[in-house]
Amino acid sequence: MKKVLVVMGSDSDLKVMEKCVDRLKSFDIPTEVRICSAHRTPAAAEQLAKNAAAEGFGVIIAAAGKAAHLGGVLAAYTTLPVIGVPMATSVMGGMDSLLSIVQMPKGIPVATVAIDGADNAAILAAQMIALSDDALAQKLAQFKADMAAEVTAKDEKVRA
Ligand code: RP5
Repeated sequence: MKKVLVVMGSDSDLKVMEKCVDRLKSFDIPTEVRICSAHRTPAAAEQLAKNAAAEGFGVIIAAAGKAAHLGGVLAAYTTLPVIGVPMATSVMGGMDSLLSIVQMPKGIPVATVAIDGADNAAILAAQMIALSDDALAQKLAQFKADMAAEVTAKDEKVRA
C-alpha cells in the first residue's frame, strides 16, 4: 500500500494534526510525520517533496498557518497529490492560512480542507490511496456506513 506523508510547518501544529495521524492509523495506512518549514527549512522541504514518490508515498498532507505556503512549495516539487490543512491562527482565525493554501495560482493545485480540518485531510488521503487498494476502499465504505448508522440512531432517539 502507498504511504501518506504528513508534513507540518511547526511543532505548534502537532496538536491539531494528531487527529489526522490517528485517523490514518485507524485505516491501517502507513504514515510518516515530519516537521518541515517552507521558509525556515526550504532546502529540506524541497528534498522531502522530490523524494516522496520514490520513497513509496502516494499522497502528501501539508499543514501550515499564517502565510501558509508549505503545501504549495511541496506541490511544486512533486506530481503526488498534496492536501493542504490551514491552521487556525490567533490574529485572523485561520482565514489567512485558508486563503494562502486554497488560492494557489493555476498549474500547482493544493486540495484544501477546512481550517483545522485534520480529520478530513486524512479521510481524503485515504480515499486517494483507496483508488488502488480494494481492502482500504472496503474500510472506507464501512466507515461511511457506521457514520450513517450513528445519525440514524440519533434521529430515532429524538423522534421517540
Ligand atoms: C507556520 O507558522 C506553522 O505551520 C505554524 O502554523 C505557524 C506558526 O509557527 P510557530 O511560530 O509556532 O513555529 O509556519
